[in-house]
Amino acid sequence: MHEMEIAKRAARAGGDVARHYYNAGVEMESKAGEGTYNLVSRADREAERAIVEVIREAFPSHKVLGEEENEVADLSTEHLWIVDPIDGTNNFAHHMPHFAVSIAYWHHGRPACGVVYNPIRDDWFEAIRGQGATANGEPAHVGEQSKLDEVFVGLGFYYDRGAMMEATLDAMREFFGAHVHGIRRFGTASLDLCFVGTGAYAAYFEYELSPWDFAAGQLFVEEAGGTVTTARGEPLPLGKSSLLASNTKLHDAALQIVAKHHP
Ligand code: LIP
Repeated sequence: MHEMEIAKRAARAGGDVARHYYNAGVEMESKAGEGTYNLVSRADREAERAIVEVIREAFPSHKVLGEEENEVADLSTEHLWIVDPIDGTNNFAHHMPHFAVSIAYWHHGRPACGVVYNPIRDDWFEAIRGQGATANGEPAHVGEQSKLDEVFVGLGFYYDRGAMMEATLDAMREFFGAHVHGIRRFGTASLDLCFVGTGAYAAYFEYELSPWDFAAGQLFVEEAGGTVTTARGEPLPLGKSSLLASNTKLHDAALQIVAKHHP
């Protein structure tokens, strides 16, 4: 699939920029209006420009929705690329090698292919609708566990430090009450979704994510045999949303907890 090849070429171009600034260091700024926790830097902007340049050279007429330059209005347009140049920006800012370039190509509002690439670990997570998912070239499948006391659950906190944070903590407490093996919060939604697809997690949730956080990871989970809905169990909308991803077998059990505490 040509779009997949372009997605990987663009991911590598963006990853090269992100890796350069990760190694060289870069001054971080706080994004306007989101407190002091939502960071951004020239690395994000330059990585996104490198990605968009590859996409535009191959598909000049396609629309691009990027985290740093998101001017696209109609997310159901025929050809849409959804880009997060550095997902896990705070990890990047604190020199933690756990962040990713996330690029998805959507056709008429449906994910068609996607790639999540950690440029420090050189980890590649790829999915094409109807053709499965791969992790570093190997087929990826969700785990088979059917009980919460057999699994890890991943989660994330939005930049809010109020009701949404409290709701996430309440849900986390209830998962511990269900005797999960552990809770994991690694700070990069796209990689968290890939961990569901590879079976490391049985479920992962957040109460607010942007399309660029989940556009590629959602397809990876679904092509690996998993299920992705909002944290209320509805189909994901084409915009900001809560999210629950799972190995399918545990979706209802996880949904009971995350829906109950949904802010
Ligand atoms: C981040 C997500 C993470 C979430 C953070 C933030 P960013 O995306 O990957 O899962 O918990 O609040 O949304 O801002 O680093 O691209």
